[in-house]
Order: sequence, then C-alpha cells, then structure tokens
Amino acid sequence: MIWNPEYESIERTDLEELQLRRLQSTVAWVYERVPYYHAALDERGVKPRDIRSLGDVSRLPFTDKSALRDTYPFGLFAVPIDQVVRIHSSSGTTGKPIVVGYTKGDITTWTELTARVASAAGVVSTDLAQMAFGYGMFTGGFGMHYGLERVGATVIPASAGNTERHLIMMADFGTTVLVSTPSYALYMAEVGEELGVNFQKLPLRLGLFGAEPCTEAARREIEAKLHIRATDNYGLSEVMGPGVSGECEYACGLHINEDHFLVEVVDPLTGEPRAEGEEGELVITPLTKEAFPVLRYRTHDLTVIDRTPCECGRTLARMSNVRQRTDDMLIIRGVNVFPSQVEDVLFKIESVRPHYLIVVDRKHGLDDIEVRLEVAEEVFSDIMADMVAFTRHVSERLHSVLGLNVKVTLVEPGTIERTAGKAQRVLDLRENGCSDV
Ligand code: DLL
Repeated sequence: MIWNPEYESIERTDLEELQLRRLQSTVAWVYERVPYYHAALDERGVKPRDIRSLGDVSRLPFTDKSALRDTYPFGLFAVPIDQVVRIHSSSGTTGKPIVVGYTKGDITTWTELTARVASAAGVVSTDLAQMAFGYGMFTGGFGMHYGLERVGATVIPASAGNTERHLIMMADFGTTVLVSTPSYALYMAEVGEELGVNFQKLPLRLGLFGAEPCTEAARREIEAKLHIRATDNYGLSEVMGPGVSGECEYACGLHINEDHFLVEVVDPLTGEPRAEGEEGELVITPLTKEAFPVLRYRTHDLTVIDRTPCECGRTLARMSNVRQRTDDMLIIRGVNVFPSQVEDVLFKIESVRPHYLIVVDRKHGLDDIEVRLEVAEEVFSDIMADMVAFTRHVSERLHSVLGLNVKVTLVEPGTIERTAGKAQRVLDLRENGCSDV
C-alpha cells in the first residue's frame, strides 16, 4: 500500500519544485542558525538567495562526519536545546560519537517516513511487528517503532538480544513481522533451528531488515529459513535514522523519500557528480529537518539511483541496495579488496554458511589476509583430504577474484561471534599494530 500517495506518487516536476522550495528554506535556516554553516557558506561566497535551482546544490559545502565530531555534542543544532525533544547518537568505530537531535516536528516527520517504509514493505494495521533493533541511542528501535505504530501495527518492543525470548514471543504472540538487521535474522533462524522451532508453522510472513548490507544470498537464506519475504530499508543517523528509503513489493531498489531528502551521487574521490545511473557515493541533504539539518552529507555508501517509474506507482527515485562503503576498502599488499567481494565468492560456494570473518594482519612488514569460515557440519568430514580440498577450492576461488593469496580457515558452525546488531565482518589487526613485527 502507498502510505501517502500525494507525495509518494507526486509528479516529478511538482516534486522538484517542492524540493527547491525546501532546499532554499533549509539553506536559509542553517545560515541563520548554525555558526558552522554560516562560516562555511560565507567562505564559499554563497548566500541563501543564491540557491535558485536544484543544480545550485553543488554550490553548497559538503558535510563529513568530522564536522559532527568537531562540533560534538550540540554544535550543529539549529534550535535551542529546549526545543529538542530527543537525541540519538551513533558511535562509529573511531573517535567521539556523533549526536543528533529532533524537535517535535522532526519526530512527526520521522514517524511519517518510517510509516511509509513499513507500508511499502507490506506492513498493514493487522500485523504484529516484533522489534529486534535496540531501543537506545541507536536510531533503529525508536525510529521504526513510531512508524509501525502509525501504520496501526501492534508493536512488540522486544529490543535487541535475548534470542530465545524473541523466539518464544514470536510463537506465543503470533508475530507476523520481524524488524532487525539481516544478520540478526539469520542468527534467529539458527537458534530457532537448534531449539526445534518450525518457522513454517508460525504466522511470521515479513521481514523489515536494514542498518547493514544484505547480500542476495543472505536474503534468500533468511527467506528460506524463516519462511518470510525479506525487505531492505536504509537510513543513517546523521540525516534522520531509518526512514530515508525502503523497498516496495517489487523489490527493485529502495524508494527514497525525496520530498524530504535531496540526493546526489558523486565520485567518492573528487566529489564531482556521477552521470545518471552510474554508481557513486550517496550524498544527502535533508530538506525538512529542524533541529539537526545538514548540507550535502557524505554518507560513504555506494549506490546507483534509478529515476525510471516503478510498477508500484511511486514516482520517488530508487537507490540500489547498499553493498559497500567507500571506507570499507582494505588495501592488502597494494591490492584493493572490498569485503563484499569476499562475501560474493563465499556465498556462491555450497556448504558455506553465512558467517565469516576477514582477518587482516601484518607480519614481517607484509599484509596477510585470512578468511575464517563456518561451513556445514558435513564438510567437517573424517577424511582430512576432503577438508583440505575444500579449503583449497575456496582459496582458489578467492584468488581468482581478488588476485591475492587468501588463507582460508574452516571453523565449526557457531564459532564466529553473532551480534544482535550490525555484524562485524572485518578484523583489521594492522590498525592498532598489535602484531606488526
Ligand atoms: O543504521 C539507521 C537504520 C536503522 C537504518 C534501522 C535502517 C534500519 P547508523 O547506525 O547511523 O544508522 O548507520 C548508518 O549503516 O551509512 C550504511 O553504511 C549502513 N546502512 C544502514 N541501512 C543500510 C542498508 C542506521 N539497508 C549506516 N543496507 C549507513 C546497507 C545500511 N547498509
């Protein structure tokens, strides 16, 4: 169902007019209220009145995570703290966390946008939606919660973790929708299998997954194991949280809520625009934020935008599923490696389970890459030669794609750490220099 046809199916020319008006107000809003942006715009010689077309967005400065860190905690807020009704924060991997704030109006907008995402995925008012995102500083739990309630679904605010309790509630309450990261859904499937849960018999029918990449193989595995339809939705704290984009029933990209977010795709190195339909880094300018508006936020997420009409009737552009970030890239002995490339190879091999860890280390000044891989029980055969052959096979496949020798270590099912949140696929021991000799 289209939650808000007036906007989700808006004529593109009307949309662009609306976006321009909103962009103009946003630029004026930050210029007047946020000293950081006042200075950044002055430095570029740009005044709010200079924004006369959507193309003028390129005259605005980019914002990177560092600006949020440097102004920690509230330096980029555009309203006094007494008008802020909620804050969230994202820890990231290094340095200070970033803090984002919401006015009452922002919460209303956020609710509307997560309601759209839930509705596009297929949630209806008779659904029982079980939340397995954390309620806390992470935007996932609260963000999706409000939207689901808005659609009229019954929300089960179970939060992240305590997998057995999740499974019990799922069966006892007759949960129909699961909201989580895709890796946690896989973990639930695994624990469920161990506990003898028959997912086919449960009313569970739909998954709203987001907050981390999900390969096609992982999606298929979730669908097969949980007997549900899996959908993807995307967002980031810096521009709101979940609610930026989500798949409709045609699963051909994620519809971006363009009336609230102006998107650009740029060359990650130069910041220059990429041609329509080319992959690049997604840059987002929220158009209606009050407390925490940012200009041209560099997401570091790689995607392709498709503005052709979708069969569902929404006119909003679609972004392809985000598989990798520009800052995910590992450089190993001078070779560029994206974790998603490794994952693609692994998931094409039968008997490989969707749990792996890439370990990068430096020994005697040389980088080493190891893939620790969980495989099905039957691969752990009594015949050593079979295991050696399997390991060699995986290693050769990785070599043919990456052009690197990769040490492959088979580990028993269940030994790679599971998390209730975002999966950690890479352990880079070079960063802290622990084993550099
Ligand atoms: O992960 C917001 C969110 C919560 C989105 C729940 C969807 C559902 P952050 O913790 O700030 O916010 O992390 C944002 O996570 O820049 C992407 O790299 C990644 N990410 C989020 N959604 C997806 C997705 C939330 N569907 C960062 N596919 C983003 C791939 C995703 N990556």
